[in-house]
Amino acid sequence: HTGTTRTSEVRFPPDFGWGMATASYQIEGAVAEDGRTPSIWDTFSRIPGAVMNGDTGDVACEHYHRMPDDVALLADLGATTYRFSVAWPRVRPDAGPVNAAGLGFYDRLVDELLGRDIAPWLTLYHWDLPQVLEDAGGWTNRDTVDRFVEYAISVHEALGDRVPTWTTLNEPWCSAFLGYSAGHHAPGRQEGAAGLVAGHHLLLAHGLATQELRSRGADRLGLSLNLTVPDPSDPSDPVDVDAARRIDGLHNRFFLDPIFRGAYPADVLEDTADLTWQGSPWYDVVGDGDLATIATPIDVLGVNYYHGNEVSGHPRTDVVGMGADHPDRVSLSPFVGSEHVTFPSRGLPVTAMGWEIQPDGLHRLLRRLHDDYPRLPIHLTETGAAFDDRVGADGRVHDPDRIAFLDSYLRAVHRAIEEGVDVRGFFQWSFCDNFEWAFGYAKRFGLVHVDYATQRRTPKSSAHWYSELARTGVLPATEPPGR
Ligand code: PNW
Repeated sequence: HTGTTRTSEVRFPPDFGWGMATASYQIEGAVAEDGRTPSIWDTFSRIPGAVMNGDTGDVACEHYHRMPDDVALLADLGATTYRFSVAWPRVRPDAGPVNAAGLGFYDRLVDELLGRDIAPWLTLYHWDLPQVLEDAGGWTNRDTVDRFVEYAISVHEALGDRVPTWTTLNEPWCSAFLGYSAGHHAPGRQEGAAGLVAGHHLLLAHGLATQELRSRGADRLGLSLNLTVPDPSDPSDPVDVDAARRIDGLHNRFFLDPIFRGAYPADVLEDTADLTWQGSPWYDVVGDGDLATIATPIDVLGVNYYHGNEVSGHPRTDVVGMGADHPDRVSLSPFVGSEHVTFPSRGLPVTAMGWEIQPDGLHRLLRRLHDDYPRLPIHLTETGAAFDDRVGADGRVHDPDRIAFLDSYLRAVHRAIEEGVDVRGFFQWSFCDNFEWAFGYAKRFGLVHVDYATQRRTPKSSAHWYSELARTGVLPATEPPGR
């Protein structure tokens, strides 16, 4: 164990959900089978320099063909719940009529999970927008909202009887701002205010789909937001404090406030007032009644958290990765209207993504949600870490850094629970190594190692550790090294 402090044993509530998460484009492969047509990630990954090493999701983990074995492995590892996403271009190729063959895959997956007592947790949109919709403007086109709702209904008609939890979107911040402002994710557009417009349409799609699925009997609905914890470099410097407020506004409150308070934050509207879309203020895309739709009540908030950041309003060179930086492509700032903001290093240890390891940020985030927003059940729908994992001479993968990471983040969750925050479960990102978006196969987040040449799966030592945790609900006491 690589922790540096002595910790005591902690026990999670007996009904706490222990899960692992994946997403369709990142693991399935089989991109042209059974009627699937291209998504924006199939297109984007073919742009030279867009994805590290020219990687694509064409084959990925071949999960589409190995699904029953993968579910058996999930069960062996003790998962009590599994978070996966459905590929829109399989279910409605080219956003057209329902494709029974594509839907059939998810039908079998759900049955396979239920047969092994693993509760399915379904995400409708984890970034694989049908390319034909992008050709018509993608998430900047309001018509995409209605197409999403049609798609959501068709998935619910097929699986609504067996899937207890439905989340509409995964991380709309990434879809909107990395996709349409920074250009670091598909569709790779670098159009400033387009991120705000896309963000609004994503939220509207969430609200409308929530209403539709609710009226069809879905009883646990929500979405997953990736939230951050911005700390001003110098809390006594108004420039740094303002920078931290801006990042909190664009990253957190731009999504939380419409959903839970029915309004965009006034300061964000002020910061972005000069940004135009098709010749008008961007805010003109917000129609009458949109905010009420977005504020449709949900039952569970999915929180994805990897790290917070120190934030400065001054030019700095000692910066850490916010995720949106790899050597092959120039990515713009996703923080439209606040492009001057920098993210200085605090000197904390980092993962292979360059992301700071900061468990106390997770504790503070959970407390903040509890204090500032309606207290609905929270589920950690992602946390995890990439490290440079290798199969050793003994055929095993030793990843003590990942165990220490998960131990520390889970202690932060446990502390929040003890303080009264209603956290119901945890999904480790990710079940297996997979296509890590702009980083391709270069970054490994899995509990299970994947050898892409042979598709061999090798549970890492963290997988065995996690499976013991899922069985007992107890994080054992740890000692610093050398004792
Ligand atoms: C999330 N950033 O992605 C996603 O939900 C997962 O699909 C992904 O594999 C995981 O986190 C690890 O990255 C993100 O650039 C990708 O800030 C990039 C960023 C944030 C989240």
